[in-house]
Amino acid sequence: MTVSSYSPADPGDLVVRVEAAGAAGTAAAVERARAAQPGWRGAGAAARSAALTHAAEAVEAHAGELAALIVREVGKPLAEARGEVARTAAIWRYYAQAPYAPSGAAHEPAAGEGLLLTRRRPYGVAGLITPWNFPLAIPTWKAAPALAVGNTVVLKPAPEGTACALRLAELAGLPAGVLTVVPGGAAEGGALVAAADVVSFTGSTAVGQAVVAAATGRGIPVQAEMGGLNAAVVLPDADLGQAAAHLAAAIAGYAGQKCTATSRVIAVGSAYEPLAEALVKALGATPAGDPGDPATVCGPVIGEAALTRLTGAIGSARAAGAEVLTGGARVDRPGWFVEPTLLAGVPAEHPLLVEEFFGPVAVLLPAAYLDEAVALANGTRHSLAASVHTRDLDTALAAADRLDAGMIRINAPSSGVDFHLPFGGTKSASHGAREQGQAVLDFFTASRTVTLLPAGTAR
Ligand code: UN1
Repeated sequence: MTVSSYSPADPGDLVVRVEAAGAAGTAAAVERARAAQPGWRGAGAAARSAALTHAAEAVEAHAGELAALIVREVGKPLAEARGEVARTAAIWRYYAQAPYAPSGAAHEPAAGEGLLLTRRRPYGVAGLITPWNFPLAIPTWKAAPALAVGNTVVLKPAPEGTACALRLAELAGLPAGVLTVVPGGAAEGGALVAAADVVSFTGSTAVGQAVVAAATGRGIPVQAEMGGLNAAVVLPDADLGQAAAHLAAAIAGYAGQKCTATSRVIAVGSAYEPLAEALVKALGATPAGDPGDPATVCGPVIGEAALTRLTGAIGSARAAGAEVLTGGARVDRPGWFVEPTLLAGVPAEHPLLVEEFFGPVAVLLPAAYLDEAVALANGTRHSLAASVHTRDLDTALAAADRLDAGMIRINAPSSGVDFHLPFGGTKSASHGAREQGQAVLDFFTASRTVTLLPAGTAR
């Protein structure tokens, strides 16, 4: 079996074709990683820190090549691809400091003499399953913390991002067995979950739930970051020009292929008409185009199946009475391009308001008051990110308090993350510990408690 990836902007362009690892090859990679783990952990904090710093430097030294590879392999527009490369280097650098952080604490015993110590230790082999939409940043934000605290890593990237993952691991240049990429699909993912000591997944809700069930069945720790059906709430007092620009970026940026993209825009009261007008204009200013052009915001969607799913959903919403305010069609050019699309009048039970679609498509919804907007925003299982657009601090804080999401962004697009803070959602959006920052360093280690009593006394 082979794994191939083709450029979404130019589907005849074969980016990479490699042999799939297979289930047996994946299990063997985990065994090699397990054999390498004591040496990697035992090398000490300074050696691990230096290795992660080297990875950051290698990414920086090849920034142009990596950005071009992201553009070619997954169709991310160049400006965002450059940003992802810079973020990737910053993530390696950030976690390069983690080996020096305290790994536990000293405590007083509840009674008597002695000393209690807590100490966090790595599990062994971290099995990582990553999506194609951030083909360098997501593998890095899982691998770097896992490695920093002394695990070794086996990474199963999405087939569409295979070339990026292989190049990342090659540039990282870690010792043999410390970071291994296993190209493949469901068979390799299943074999990885069946053999790893700790699992971290980002991808679709259906696959994430299967990964969680399999890992939980084995009794190993698992975190999963899945789909978002993210809402933006716009109040009448918002700076509507700024809100429209942020929403356009969150809807059309990278063709909406982020779990943090905005797919529902909820306009409160009198914000509806002026916002609709401003947003139509802003989306019109970000047409789907060549991802290699530094001015492009909305590139292609990842493949033909995605394009068909999106145009089908727009068509069925139309048939159900929805109005297309802008966009709504495939772009007439080679590759998988869909116009940035805004719909109104979509029935509440339509799949566009129930499932994550991963495309440059959003639905505009009216709400009479903030309460109704919050209820609408919270009416989904996929509660990852939300944005609120207002000049009023009380409203912003009230909404931030009541919105059911893991990331709440005031006067900012729903997409975009700070790589050192906890990342994740509520309900079906996430399972287990948060990613990023201290939360993920804790996730990749288990705490043990050590009791020390003075020797030589009878007790
Ligand atoms: C971002 O909004 O910049 O898979 C990051 C995803 C998310 C990452 C979003 N885990 O789209």
